[in-house]
Amino acid sequence: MTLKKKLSSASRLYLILDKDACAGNDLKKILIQAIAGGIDIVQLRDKSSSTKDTIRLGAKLLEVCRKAGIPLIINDRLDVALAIDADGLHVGQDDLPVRYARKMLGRQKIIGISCHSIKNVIAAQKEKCDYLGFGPVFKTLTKPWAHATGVKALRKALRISKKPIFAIGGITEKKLSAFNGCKPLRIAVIREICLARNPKETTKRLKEKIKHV
Ligand code: TZP
Ligand code: MG
Repeated sequence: MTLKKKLSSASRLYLILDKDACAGNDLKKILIQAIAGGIDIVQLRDKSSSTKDTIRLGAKLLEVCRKAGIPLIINDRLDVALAIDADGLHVGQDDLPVRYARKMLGRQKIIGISCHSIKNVIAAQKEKCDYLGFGPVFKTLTKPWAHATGVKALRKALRISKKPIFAIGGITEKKLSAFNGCKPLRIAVIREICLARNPKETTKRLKEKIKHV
């Protein structure tokens, strides 16, 4: 199965390895544990390192992901994604527009876009992106300034989107029950796995619980 097909059908749990939010924890170690726990897709989000260091880190993580058959997406940095031949790029509303990203990356790569409103979700349907991130659904310390969309807006987004949507923002194991009726539920997390005492077990439990929401 191609990585793109896998993304649209089976991917439910998305780990974002955020260099700054990980508080000095080793991203490669977290990744290896998350893979052992059954993570479906991974993103490197590095907003503070030099380009050279992000490339070095990305290449190291990509090697692990390739062996496991898991896609590695790069946040924001088209140059880094191209340099290491990552599996895709994730852009925000004010980043490189999807049409330019697609032009540079070609048809095979995965492109995701962050959406914060129903208006964003509607607009993303016409773009050549493969998935949407929607949120922050809950208030989160990772983006303390961002307004929370709430679960009701997520339900609406899921109803109108033909593309897979990953809910994001403040999602924890305990909060999963709030997603009742959000089908199919896909989630993306940073802190819940990156700061977990045991990233493997947390990943495993999240994966199992998502199925029963
Ligand atoms: N986009 C919307 S919320 C968010 C991003 C990148 C941060 C999610 O982090 P966490 O720690 O899972 O709340
Ligand atoms: Mg961005």
